[in-house]
Amino acid sequence: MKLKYKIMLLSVLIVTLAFMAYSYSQIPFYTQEYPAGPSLNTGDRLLIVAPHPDDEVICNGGIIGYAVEHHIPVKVVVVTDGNDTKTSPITRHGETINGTKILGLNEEDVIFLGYNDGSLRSLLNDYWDNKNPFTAPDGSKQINYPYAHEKNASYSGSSLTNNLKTIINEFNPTIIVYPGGDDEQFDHQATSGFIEHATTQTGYNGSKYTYLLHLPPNWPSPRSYYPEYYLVPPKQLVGMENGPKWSVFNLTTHQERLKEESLQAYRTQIVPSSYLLSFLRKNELFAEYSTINVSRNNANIPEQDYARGLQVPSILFVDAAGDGKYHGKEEPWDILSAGMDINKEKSWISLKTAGKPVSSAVYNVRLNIFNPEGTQRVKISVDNGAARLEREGIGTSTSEEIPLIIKNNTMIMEIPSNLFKNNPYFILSIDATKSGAVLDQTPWRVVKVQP
Ligand SMILES: [Ca+2]
Repeated sequence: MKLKYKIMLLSVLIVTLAFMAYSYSQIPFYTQEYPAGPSLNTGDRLLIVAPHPDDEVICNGGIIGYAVEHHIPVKVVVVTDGNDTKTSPITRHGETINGTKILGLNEEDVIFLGYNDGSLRSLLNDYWDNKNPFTAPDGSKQINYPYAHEKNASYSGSSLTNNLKTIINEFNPTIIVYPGGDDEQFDHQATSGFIEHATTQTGYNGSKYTYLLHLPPNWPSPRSYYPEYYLVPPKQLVGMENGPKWSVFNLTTHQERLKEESLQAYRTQIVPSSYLLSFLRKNELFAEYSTINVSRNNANIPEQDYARGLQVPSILFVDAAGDGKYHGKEEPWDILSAGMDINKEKSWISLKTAGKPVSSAVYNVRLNIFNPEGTQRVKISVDNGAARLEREGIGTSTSEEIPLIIKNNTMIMEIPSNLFKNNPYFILSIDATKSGAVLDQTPWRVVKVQP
């Protein structure tokens, strides 16, 4: 061989090797950075909660397959009818039955609640009361889905919560897997809130793991079919104060294959270019959001220090920066953290945003407080420089103006401490809206007031 050819061959070899090394370095390998979980053992009972008919397989097909293989009882709850105007709920029901059958489930293992697709955030925040139900685009105010768990249930937050509580009570799961509150799809974020509500209200003491599906534009990376890759957590949701704790559920080749076959049964949803194929990876990804404790140990801070803006409440949890509707861009209304201090008579709840409060935006702090006498739903709103506290009861509600202190980018609202008498658990979420559209929102978090 002539020297010229030898050099050419060597060059080709070097370029090829360099390319292979580069490609290899780009593959998101599982680096054992995250623990394995959830662990499923004999005696466990797994409840999977899916907002739409396909979420059960996209994010959980592997763990369902594992549970079936190991004779661990599984139930799937599908919350909405999947009526996305393109596909009929009947078709989507059939896809879920066929898809979960491939994973080894029987028809009776899948429970359909039949709420209106796209309505769950409204049910959770605005249509809680059975007597004031949500009106679906077709004019109906109650479930008319033929496969519904509770036929004719009203389109209300309390109906949905009661359905979940009944199912949890009857099936008695040891592990509930449900959408993470950081998911940017509204039905997913609301389903997360409903599960936090139902499990906190009933004192459920099993484990809870969440899954993430919608976090555009850069996650999952890459957003396409790469079954030889691992699914890794989004960078912006790693290492946050009181943030999600990630775990990795590795799949066997058999479980990977079964999940892919099952996903193909959702013919109306899984088109060849779909980013949903990004979830066919070597693992599934789950996160736990721990209960946040708030102590009353700030009683020695003078109350006027808050009123004068000298004292800012301690951080409850941090929200991702650059998330929400205009993902990736820096926006003043981007919620960065929530804070709270409980004093003897007065308490303070705070909300830190990326910029100064925007007068065209409305900021809402929503609290569902679980007292021994019942559940108190509270909304604190900041609108155009004024704060109001609304308490919602069945058929009644009260509204009063409350003190608002603005210190740099933090809004501090003064609320009465008697909301937290008897040291209750409560769930809390904060959102920023503009003309009714959600700009950013935090997950629903579970908080326990310590004595
Ligand atoms: Ca945010």
